[in-house]
Amino acid sequence: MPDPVAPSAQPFSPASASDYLPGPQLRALQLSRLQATVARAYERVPLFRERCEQHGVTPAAIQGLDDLRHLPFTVKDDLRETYPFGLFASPREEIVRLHASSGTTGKPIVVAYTHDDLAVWSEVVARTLSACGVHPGDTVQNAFGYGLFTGGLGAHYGAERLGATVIPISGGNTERQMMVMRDLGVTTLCATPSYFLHLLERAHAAGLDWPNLPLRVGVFGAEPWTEAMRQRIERESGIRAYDIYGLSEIIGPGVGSECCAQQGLHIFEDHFYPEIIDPATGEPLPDGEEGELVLTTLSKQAMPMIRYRTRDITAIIPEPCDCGRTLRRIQRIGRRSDDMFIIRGINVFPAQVETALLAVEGTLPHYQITLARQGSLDQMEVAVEVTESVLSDTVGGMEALRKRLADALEHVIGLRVGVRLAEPQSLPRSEGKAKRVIDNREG
Ligand code: DLL
Repeated sequence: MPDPVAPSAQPFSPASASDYLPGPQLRALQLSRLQATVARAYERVPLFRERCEQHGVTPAAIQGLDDLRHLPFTVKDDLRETYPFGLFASPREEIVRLHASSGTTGKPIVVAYTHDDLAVWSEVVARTLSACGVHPGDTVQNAFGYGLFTGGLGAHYGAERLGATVIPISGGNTERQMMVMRDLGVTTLCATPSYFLHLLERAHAAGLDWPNLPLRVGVFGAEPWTEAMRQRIERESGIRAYDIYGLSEIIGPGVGSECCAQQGLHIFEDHFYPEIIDPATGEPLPDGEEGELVLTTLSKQAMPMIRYRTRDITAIIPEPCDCGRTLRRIQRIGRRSDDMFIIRGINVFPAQVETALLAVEGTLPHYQITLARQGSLDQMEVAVEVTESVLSDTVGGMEALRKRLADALEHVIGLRVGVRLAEPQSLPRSEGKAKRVIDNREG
């Protein structure tokens, strides 16, 4: 029987979705889709075929899911070097959407979708929202950016597929966001966690009657954030804050999502197959061990991705989830293999800084790390906003807080770094992904 990868026009039903397939059925589905994807890429994508030839493998090597490990990796530079259309596996007339991601350096990458790819995308984002407790009839304020970024349109079509009402407000224009929240009965907000914090702060300052708003669910992703940050958000806003994951190269949002248990993110494994590898050797690691997430698309037509190295660091959680979904989970992504910076020989991740800062009373969840070089010595300064009551404290009180923060950072990083207490609202805010590290070192 043909496998109808693209979901039908039936009404969305979370219960009938593939979230609860028994293990053997899910594995069989994954294998048949994997074989079809590898064959498609081999036939249609010259770069993939060449790599396979160099590795001495053909699609016939894929007899089981474990055989995936024999295939070559795909990396971001492959997309850059074949820019713009080199990895497409569908004729141009079948491609109905392009998105692009600029990245921080160099050439952008372009990603493509057929009609069926868009249908799958809507379906996996509808499943994401459903896992976060959003239902038909909910009103979703979508503050992910619309445009080449996949967040806005991805969340938009998923919310419509679910049967929710979408308000396509995009990111920014915080005054208008507040008006919409107040007047349109918004129950669900989609945004980066950093933009949500900005919105919350502005709403408090503007005297918005926050506790009486019907807002119930926050669907947050597109940037790393810590469990400490979630607790702050939930405590200060009274909503439930869920973590959702995705990347343009694979589809956009809709790759993985937390559920009501908030204990890791389920990967929509019937469409995206996860592996964890040792980033240094490329060898697969067993479940439970932390390493780099590698994803293979199982149904993408326009741009299949085989063993794409995400650079996101996580682990597969082997235990079943309390929610009953059979989809495996990954731990929240606290860091990327390339967001680490080295200061005086010590490896530091922004997430470590965030966790240390937020554990100290009197801080606000806004911070920025600046790296500089004085002579031959690297310097690191962490600026963190603090509450008004801290700022009205005595000089001794402020100095004591500064010392507590420096101690907390030294404890996690192993290095004494500079701490600057900043006034509320003084650090830059972003409408999309927050920029946490400014590196002014040269060379
Ligand atoms: O950020 C897609 C997306 C939109 C995901 C909206 C979730 C919500 P890109 O711009 O291609 O796509 O960036 C992908 O962002 O490799 C991670 O490093 C990071 N990222 C995305 N979600 C999370 C998350 C979108 N929940 C890159 N936690 C990924 C940590 C995340 N990092």
